[in-house]
Amino acid sequence: MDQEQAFYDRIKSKGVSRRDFMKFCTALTATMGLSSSFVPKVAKVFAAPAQRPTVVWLHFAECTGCTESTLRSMYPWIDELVLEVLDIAYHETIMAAAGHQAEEQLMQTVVKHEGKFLCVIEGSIATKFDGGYGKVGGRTFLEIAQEVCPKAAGVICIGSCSSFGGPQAAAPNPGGYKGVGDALGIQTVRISGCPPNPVSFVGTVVNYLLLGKLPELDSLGRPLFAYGKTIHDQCPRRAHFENDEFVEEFGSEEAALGYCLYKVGCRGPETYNNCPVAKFNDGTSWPVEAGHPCIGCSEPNFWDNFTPFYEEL
Ligand code: FSX
Ligand code: SF4
Ligand code: F3S
Repeated sequence: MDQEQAFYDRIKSKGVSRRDFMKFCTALTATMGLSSSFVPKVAKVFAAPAQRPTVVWLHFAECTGCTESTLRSMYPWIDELVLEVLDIAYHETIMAAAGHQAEEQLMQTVVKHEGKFLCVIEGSIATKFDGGYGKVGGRTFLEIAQEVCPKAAGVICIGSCSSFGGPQAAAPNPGGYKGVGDALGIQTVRISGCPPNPVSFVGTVVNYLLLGKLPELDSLGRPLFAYGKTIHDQCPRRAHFENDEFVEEFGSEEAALGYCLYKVGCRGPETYNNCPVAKFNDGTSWPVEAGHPCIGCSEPNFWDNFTPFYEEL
């Protein structure tokens, strides 16, 4: 049976129709900023992958919300797609190996696929006290990252923690937490957000597989297709902002009318992300649609720069 047909049979057995899958590919292609003529090519990346890059997925200081949002909630089957196109050799949340066996697997993968594997990282790295604030298997995050990252073909930081430090790096930051790029002095792709939208990660990987390169980045290392515009510029409440129609109190009549959340602390004007378009949970909603101000979770140092969250800046 040909590879593509076998793929469609496999997803069908999991309750996913070809139509659902094509709908996903159409949405993903649009999110990536590609024309609709790319939809069949994007579908092929999943259905008949020419290559399955080996991935080492590391977890440092974080809440695992990034893995949860990527592998679980958006489409119940997105994990299948991610696992179809990526050969994930090490991932603490989903792998069967444990303890020393897992650590051995990590080192063997890094040596065997040196210069070819992709390293995906969640979580920030403690840099003070020789990295003593965070360890896995007796080794510091810093040691592990210093050993693994230089051997990777590319480092993709998923989430604001690995990208910019995240909540762990908030003042007073006794452990000296930093994002991976800053802790190691290296260039990384930054899929920021706490958590980021899964399509931003999947789109980055598909871009790599389809076009043979990582997507174009902004000056902070974020893929432009997902972080090229502010929340404010894509927000469906924008007309209310322009008309001076603001929510001043949660639970008020203005809140029920869906007025602009700027005066209750919305950081949409300063925040670059695709939430209004990509939304979360299979396109169900996103913070502002649900009546909550954007807290700027995809921006560097959002915790220090944007608190107190519910006050106008
Ligand atoms: Fe950070 Fe991700 Fe926020 Fe959590 O792994 S970006 S704390 S959603 O989980 O790193
Ligand atoms: Fe801008 Fe926020 Fe108002 Fe939307 S709710 S228009 S993002 S300030
Ligand atoms: Fe984060 Fe704002 Fe989107 S808080 S999830 S960037 S709406």
